[in-house]
Amino acid sequence: TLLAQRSRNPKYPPRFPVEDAKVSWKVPWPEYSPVPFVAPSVLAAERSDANPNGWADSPRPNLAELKHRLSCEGPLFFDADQRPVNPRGRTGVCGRGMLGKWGPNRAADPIVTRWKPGDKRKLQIVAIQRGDTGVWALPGGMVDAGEVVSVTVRREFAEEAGNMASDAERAAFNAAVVYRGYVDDPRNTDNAWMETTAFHFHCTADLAVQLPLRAGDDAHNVTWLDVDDAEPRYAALYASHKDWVDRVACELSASGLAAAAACEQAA
Ligand code: RP5
Ligand code: MG
Ligand code: MG
Repeated sequence: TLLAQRSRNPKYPPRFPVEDAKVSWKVPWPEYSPVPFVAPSVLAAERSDANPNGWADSPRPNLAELKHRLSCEGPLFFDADQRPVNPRGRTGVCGRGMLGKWGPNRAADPIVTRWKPGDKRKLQIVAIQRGDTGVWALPGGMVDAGEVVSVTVRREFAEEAGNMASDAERAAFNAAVVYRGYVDDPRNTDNAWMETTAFHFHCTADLAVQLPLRAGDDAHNVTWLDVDDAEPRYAALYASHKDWVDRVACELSASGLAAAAACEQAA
């Protein structure tokens, strides 16, 4: 499934085909020849998180930069060209693709839940429709340079999905970390990949009413979405977002999941 996600980015040139058995770097494969790709927008440094100098050009990044680039997945490994190597294996593309940074690209994801009005066993999450792929997703975003992830998650929620006016409103949103690590994002390459911290915020019925949803920034639509495998937008949630929400739903004993399977994985 990792590979299925990675190979489905329409903005990439065709990836060098990698069958499941050859994803792991441990499998020797001398013929492997990933397609080099860097999006023009990244080269033009249109993204605020772009780093056109790249990893190889800054052998001695300062301490703040180093911390930002540490992977949640363990020590980083480098290829013969001194580029960081994707800890989950081959993707069929090398270079930064559409990602601004070599190695881990840090994000934060808010999982905002409420019990569905009128159905107390069914969970809902705030989901946005991504502007880039049209796929429904958590309203997450990139960590800005020097930003603390707990701030990012509130900022991105406010920018993409919410209408929270004040810092006080954002602060009142109490969060718990439910996942930290690699994201199976379709933009990932052999040398650049997404990592995130996912936070869970549960809204009481009162708070949910006071939380007016509004699509903003790179989101086309926003909605309270049923956490239900029978809901196609939920079943096809972006990247690995469904894995983390399923886990939250299991912990809250919500109905609507292919429950046994999801809860077993969570255990
Ligand atoms: C995903 O991309 C993360 O889980 C997060 O939801 C998102 C961040 O990237 P942008 O929304 O800023 O494109 O990998
Ligand atoms: Mg954003
Ligand atoms: Mg986003």
